[in-house]
Amino acid sequence: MDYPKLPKKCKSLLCKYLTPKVFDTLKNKKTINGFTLELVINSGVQNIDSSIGVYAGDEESYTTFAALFDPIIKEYHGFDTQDKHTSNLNPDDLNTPNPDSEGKFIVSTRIRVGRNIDNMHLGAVISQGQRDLVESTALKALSALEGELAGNYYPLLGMTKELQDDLYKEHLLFKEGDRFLDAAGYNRNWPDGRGIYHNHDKTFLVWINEEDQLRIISIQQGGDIKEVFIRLVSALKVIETEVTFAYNNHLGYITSCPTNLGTAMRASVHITLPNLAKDMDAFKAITDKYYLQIRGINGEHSANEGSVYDISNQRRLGITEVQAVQNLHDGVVALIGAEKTLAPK
Ligand code: ADP
Ligand code: DAR
Repeated sequence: MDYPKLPKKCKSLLCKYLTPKVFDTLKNKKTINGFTLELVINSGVQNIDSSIGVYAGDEESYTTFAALFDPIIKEYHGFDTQDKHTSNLNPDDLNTPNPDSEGKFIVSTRIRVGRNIDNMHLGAVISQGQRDLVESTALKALSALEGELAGNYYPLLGMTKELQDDLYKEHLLFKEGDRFLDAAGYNRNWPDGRGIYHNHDKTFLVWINEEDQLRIISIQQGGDIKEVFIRLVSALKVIETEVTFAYNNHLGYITSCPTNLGTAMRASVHITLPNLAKDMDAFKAITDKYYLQIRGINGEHSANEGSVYDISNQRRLGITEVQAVQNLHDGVVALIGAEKTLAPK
């Protein structure tokens, strides 16, 4: 493998940290599952507009290719090689009264976590048979869900385009893997082994074999962040008695992309901020202060629609789930306060 051609305009963390020295250190390494440096970096080499540009193929990737992953993890999460990750999923530790009880700003709230089955290849190199095993293992675990969480599974294989489009428009279903995931091998054998489980109210969802093997999601209209968190935690308690997920005390929950390590949690609101939208410097000053990320409302890499934004926690590793959700809540309180101040008198 030769050192990749990375144009000067490339701003990804891959381009920043894959120095010729790091390349020479890693170029002949392989994980026990045969995952190579070439596979780690292919997405970022093919897509020079990547923000990160790397994916892991298994848990061991994070140690085998540490010379590249560690500086990326340090820059994205502020998390060092000797740091330990801790988890806290106790809703009693949240102080998150609904920041928008009158329903004027927050359209909806969603909290998701990524999970991958222990000792199973990640999506970049998983075989079709392993992907089918992930699907059947996940479905067995989900069959233990009762009450509000009980629901049905809808495999993508055989799903009508109409149902797919409807679920996607409702912000419930993932789109086919984007070009970043495609270049990392995530779209192989599409749509085999992929699908969505949802409860009858469509407030609890599980995506199977998207970017991570499971994306476990609680979602509802409005801003009752705590209620969304409680539903997610209740589901995790059941699911995690049925299946063991990849986790270690340094990196927390193991995920395909290093940005999702640790809690693997993204807690988000879709929120209408027409006045702040006119003052993006003020907007970003608040989101920066609370370590929040601004996205469009139709998924990652999408644009915002009008003045509705997807606001979520940026950091996922080195903070607990409670801290990530508290960050979101406190940041949303500040955003709503600023929005009210900027509103015409
Ligand atoms: P993730 O990695 O969390 O899945 P994406 O930005 O790709 O992030 O979002 C996935 C889907 O979830 C998209 O359809 C998006 O519209 C939807 N979504 C994310 N946050 C919310 C929210 N707070 N309310 C409603 N839908 C949401
Ligand atoms: N394509 C990757 C996305 C990085 C973070 N988002 C994830 N993992 N969905 C990039 O480098 O832009």
